[in-house]
Amino acid sequence: MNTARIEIIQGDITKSEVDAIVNAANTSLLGGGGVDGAIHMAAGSALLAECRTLGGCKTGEAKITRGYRLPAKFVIHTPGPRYKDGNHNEAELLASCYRNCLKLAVENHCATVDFPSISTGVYSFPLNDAAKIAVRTLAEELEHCPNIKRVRMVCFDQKTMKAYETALEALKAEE
Ligand code: AR6
Repeated sequence: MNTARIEIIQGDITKSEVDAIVNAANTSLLGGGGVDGAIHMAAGSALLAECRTLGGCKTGEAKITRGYRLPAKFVIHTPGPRYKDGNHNEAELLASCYRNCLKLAVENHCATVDFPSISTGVYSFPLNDAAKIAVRTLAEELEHCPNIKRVRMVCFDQKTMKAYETALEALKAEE
């Protein structure tokens, strides 16, 4: 477990000056609402053009593109699970999003990575559970990613930030 390189901030991920930002996408990778819409809007139509070449992406997996007009060099697109009742592998699929995004970040020599709160908007994953899964998975994976200097959860609103702060504090208390 390694929580020291995880930070929680409130903000707009389209403004992040980092090596890679993560997009909470859908399996088409062709854009949508929420953070996905904001990222496509800020990056410009060249992002959609590259996404069209990727052939979509399965839930829990991830694909990488350039960042185009964004300050971030890369965008890592991952479709999170749609929350049904908790009995459809939602937790494992969500953890797998965080793991696969970090893996792509490492493969592409990214040292700084910013994540949004995957699946807790349109996809209705219960916020506190999603926050626990996110920070635990990141902390476990960072053990094996010495070249990643910093991972931030960029929370759009106060309630989301509180949930991630609480989850991270609980994890630090375990260490
Ligand atoms: N920066 C950071 N976080 C943001 C931003 C932003 N600019 N905009 C919204 N959020 P959602 P999901 C937060 O719904 O639940 C799309 O249509 C938002 O407040 O964007 O994974 C896709 O195409 C929330 O906390 O993603 C898919 O169809 C978090 O980002 C579907 O929605 C995630 O909310 C994916 O749903």
